[in-house]
Amino acid sequence: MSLPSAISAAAAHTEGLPTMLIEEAYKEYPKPEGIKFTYGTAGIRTKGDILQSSCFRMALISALRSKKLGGKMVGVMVTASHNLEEDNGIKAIDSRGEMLESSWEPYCTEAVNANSAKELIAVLDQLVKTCKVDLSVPALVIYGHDTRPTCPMLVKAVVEGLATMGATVIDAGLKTTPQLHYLVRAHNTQGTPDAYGEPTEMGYYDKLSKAFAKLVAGKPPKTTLVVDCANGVGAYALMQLQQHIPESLLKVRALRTDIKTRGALNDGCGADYVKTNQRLPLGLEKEKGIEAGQRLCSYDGDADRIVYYYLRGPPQQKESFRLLDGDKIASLAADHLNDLVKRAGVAIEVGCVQTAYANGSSTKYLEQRVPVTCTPTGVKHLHHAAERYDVGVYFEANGHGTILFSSEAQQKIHETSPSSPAAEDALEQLKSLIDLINQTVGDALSDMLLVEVILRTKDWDCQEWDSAYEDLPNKLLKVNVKDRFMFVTEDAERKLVKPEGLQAKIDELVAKYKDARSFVRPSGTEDCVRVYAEAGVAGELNSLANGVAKLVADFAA
Ligand code: 16G
Ligand code: MG
Repeated sequence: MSLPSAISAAAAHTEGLPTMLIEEAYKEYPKPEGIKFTYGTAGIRTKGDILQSSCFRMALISALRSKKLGGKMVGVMVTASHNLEEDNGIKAIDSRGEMLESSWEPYCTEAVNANSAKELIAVLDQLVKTCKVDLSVPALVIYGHDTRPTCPMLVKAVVEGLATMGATVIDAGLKTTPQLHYLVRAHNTQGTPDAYGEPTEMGYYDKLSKAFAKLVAGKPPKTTLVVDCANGVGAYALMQLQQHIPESLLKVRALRTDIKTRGALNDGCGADYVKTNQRLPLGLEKEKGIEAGQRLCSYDGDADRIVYYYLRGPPQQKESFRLLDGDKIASLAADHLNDLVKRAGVAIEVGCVQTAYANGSSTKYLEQRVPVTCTPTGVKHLHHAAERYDVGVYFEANGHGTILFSSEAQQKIHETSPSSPAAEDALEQLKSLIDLINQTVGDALSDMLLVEVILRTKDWDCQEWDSAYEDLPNKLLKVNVKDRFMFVTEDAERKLVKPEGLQAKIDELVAKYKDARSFVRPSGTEDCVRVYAEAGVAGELNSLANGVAKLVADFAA
């Protein structure tokens, strides 16, 4: 293309963007000075009171994303998940209900860091050109939020951004993150052979509860499940779910349901607190009815993660606590699905995806049963790797995960004629599991029902589930460094390539311990480097973890 025509082509695109409206609206949303935002693994996340400009700009990009996808619905979720209440965040949801296509992430980062309306328009224009966005296509965007006090103000910025782009909008209101993912997928598949469910919140509860009722028919609950809702949106969603599932099928006691008290969200409770500290939510040991054998679980602040746990002895004793984390859920689910697939006689393969944080014992357990892949941290990596299996079970140790059934696998499950009553039963269970599992993203409510179904089918309590394998003692440490970006990894984050020489030192240290493993990676959500260590001998763990942390600190100095 000759230069003048290239310039006029660019001008034509810029004309297509509502530049005057963007300039006008921009005045209310200048970027706070001295801050660099990054669109990372979980969108943008920082203090809630400085996020308005990012929310406005993410809304502009979402409208473009919808146009790019032929006017299909996309989503915007305002949440900071397990972070404390003063934080907030925003993430974009693609039209199949998955995370935003990663090639768009750098545009998000550039747009939210633009220092003037002109710069912002230039970024958007570049995006329109490079990604060939047809601006004449109408945009459709749904938005939702969690319970944080900064949400109304941030949602307002989203709404203004969408209005600036002339997008059609749907206000989903208070939702869990996985509910918003569900709504996007359900809306876009409505009336097609892939129809995912009715695209309403009620449709979501209806789909889950019907599948659950089928799967636990004739197997009434033997115990009450105590749920720590992290004082977040999960409390609201669980209450709604309970309206759809009678107590004769599921006995739940919801705790930490206070979504009104300031500062309560994720404070001393929730999946992240329980997993990181390997203990009960703060003060739970004093609650009536919390005793040995009790089945417990915790959601995180936007209810896309869940971990289970139980007590082997008195609640006041630290040693009584036993964690059943994402790895244990993955093992339970992969094992069960593998059995069902074999019994059903369907020619499909179950596989499992983990990250380097998966406990070595869980990997060993799983590898004896199904193929296992390791990916870098972050849901999008696991999700994509899981898509390569017929039935892909993926879980991060922190409790985020789900199970994906490929279209071919679903078709085979629906078309296979059973060769025996046992095969027929297995096929029926698989069909209902496809409906029970939220395949768009990890979902605390759906995963909770899945665990309940499997435990009930096997007639297991937590202790029987726990006995599959014994976790290797493990520890996670944070090291604050000047520049975390000097740490570069490869091999699914299991090895450092930079700074040079550090990996060799770590290997040398690890070799001194029995059945030990350790790796170092820069965090994607906080300004620090994380050290993970695992040792065969519990007494040696601290020395290994601290030793690796010291090496990191020395190299970063
Ligand atoms: C984000 C990721 C989560 C990951 C965590 C790691 C999503 C939706 N969430 O919360 O999967 O485990 O980051 O945090 O992808 P880190 O990089 O700070 O260790
Ligand atoms: Mg979360």
